[in-house]
Amino acid sequence: MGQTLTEQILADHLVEGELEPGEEIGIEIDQVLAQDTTGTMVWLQFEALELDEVQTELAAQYCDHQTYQFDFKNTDDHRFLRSAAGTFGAYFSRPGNGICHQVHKERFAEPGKTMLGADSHTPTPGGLGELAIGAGGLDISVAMGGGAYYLEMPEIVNVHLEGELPPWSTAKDVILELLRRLSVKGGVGKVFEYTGPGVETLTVPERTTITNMGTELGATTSIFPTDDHTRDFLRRLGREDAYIELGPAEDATYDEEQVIDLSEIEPLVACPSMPDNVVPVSEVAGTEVDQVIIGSCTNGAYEDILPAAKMLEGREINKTTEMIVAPGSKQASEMLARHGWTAELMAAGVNFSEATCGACIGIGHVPASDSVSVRTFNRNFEGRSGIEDDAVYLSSPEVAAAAAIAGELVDPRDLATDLGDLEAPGVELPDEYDGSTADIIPPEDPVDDDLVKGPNIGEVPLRGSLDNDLAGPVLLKMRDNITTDHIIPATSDILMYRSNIEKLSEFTLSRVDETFAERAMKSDGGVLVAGENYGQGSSREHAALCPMYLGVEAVLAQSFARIHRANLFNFGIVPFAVDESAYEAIEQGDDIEVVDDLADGIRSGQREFTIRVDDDWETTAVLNASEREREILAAGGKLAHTKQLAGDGSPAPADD
Ligand code: MIC
Ligand code: SF4
Repeated sequence: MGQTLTEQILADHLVEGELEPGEEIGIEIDQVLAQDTTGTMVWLQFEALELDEVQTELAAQYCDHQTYQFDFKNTDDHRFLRSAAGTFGAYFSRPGNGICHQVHKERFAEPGKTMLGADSHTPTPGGLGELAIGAGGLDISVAMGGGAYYLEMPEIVNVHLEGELPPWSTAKDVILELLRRLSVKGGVGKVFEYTGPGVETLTVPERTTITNMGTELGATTSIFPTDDHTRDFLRRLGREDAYIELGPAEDATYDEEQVIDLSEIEPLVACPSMPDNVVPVSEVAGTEVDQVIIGSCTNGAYEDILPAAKMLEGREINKTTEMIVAPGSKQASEMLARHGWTAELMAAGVNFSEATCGACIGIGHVPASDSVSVRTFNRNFEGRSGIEDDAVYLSSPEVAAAAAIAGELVDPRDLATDLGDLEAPGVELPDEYDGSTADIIPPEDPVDDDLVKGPNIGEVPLRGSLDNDLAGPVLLKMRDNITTDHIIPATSDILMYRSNIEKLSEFTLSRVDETFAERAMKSDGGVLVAGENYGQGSSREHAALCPMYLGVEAVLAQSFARIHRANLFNFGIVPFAVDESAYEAIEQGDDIEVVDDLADGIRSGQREFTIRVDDDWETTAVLNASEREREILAAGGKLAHTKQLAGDGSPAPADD
């Protein structure tokens, strides 16, 4: 039987295990990326592992989240990152050069390669046939040191595309349609592989919008085959040499299938405050809109901004609506300026931001209280825009521009009928992506060759190995779908402490309960309880690192998001699965005790552990873990485990 594209790339990179769903596999990583809020820990951990040189084909360090440098701490992080890239051998993309996924797509993404990135939207280059996976920073450090990356062999979903998108419907609507069908947890443990005749109707930037936002399904990654569009896109980027033809075997079989007839896709929006809260825009038409933002790693490319610019050419935005364009890369900004579109947008009343994540995580352009913001981003988790009780809708650039013109949500097809002279802009690629490379510092020509650590760069905290006793209070009981934005928010006041765990920990779970960090610090250990899909969203390992720092020893949840689950193992926190009845019965404040010998049980492969609650009743908690994950947990985390394994400080090599 022939292989799917995902299986082919995995097989080419396999160093351990078998490609059977649910089995743990180890793969070799060709490329890695880190950004400025995960990268500091990546390099500090690289240093703590006593590694001295990047071993992957390519490593790239971006500065995109804290680009505004509103505090010296952000700038200190950037200095440190530049020095780490120079010292250890990575490309350095300067602050303002753009969002990691957009710049990586432009400069480095290659079909058939594997990539691991310290950011959850790493799967973006899946749109040009790269198998790219988001992970916690420590996994990146190890992979960059030449270690294999381990994951559970995912199930592979065939997303069979038929037909062609009608005018005003976009790639964003395709991924919103999948989110409407499958929900934010529908993709956990799965890779979404796109096939069918509809594929060739989509350009590469459209494909990367889909693969980028596949993350919101909880997916391991998403991938498209390569074809003439891929070759053509690489040619326009000046990198045609990177092209290889890739696709599934004709008789490849999949674990699941979703059929999407592109011709039936209509303009959609995700309503506040979950990316899967999707409806046709016509259902919420008439909702007044105070702010519109076009940008982010999902829809911040040149060819995402161009449709909005064409729609706004010769018009003005509504007087009660503010509109901001935040290009995904400086190359996109530069090209919009060179081709005259910046002036058109400005004349229409649009403000321009530098190329940054910014507003996507509540840094700049925070919406007014009790207002509606329409954004072309990928996440609208409650409070993420920088204000509690926000109302953020996610849409395509076309729907966003239509809202800016009308001052309210409107189906762009209806707006076109009303205005009479509004054409569907379609997708247009530039002949050549010819922006300057001034902001990329290559590893062979570094600026620094020694680490520069300002006062904000802290130490990597470690915990000791697990022992047999685990007992403590339930410090917090939480609902379903708790995001990493709840656990460690990424707003400006907090983001600057990503390299300073002692300080950052003070904000742990503050979105759920402001007293949490103080209570956890005072308590001698304790556990967290949560519903389904705990830790969805970002790859930030700080969402495990800070609870570990505060003494949290276990999380009892109905289910976990993929990257966060891995991060819990990496920092020695036991991720116990409990069933719904146990979840309902356990209360905040209850005393929990693991009756069995914890460390011995973990080491010996025990799956079920008896949990005694309030010295009164008992339930079962399940530890689903591979042998390797058990060793990591028992050692007290991946840093300690990796050092133990190598003896000499370096991670076990990928070709072991
Ligand atoms: C996000 O979109 O949530 C972030 C901010 O890019 C995170 C990374 C981080 O928290 O630093 C992600 O997606 O992993
Ligand atoms: Fe940046 Fe937002 Fe993309 Fe995360 S989702 S990388 S914050 S633009």
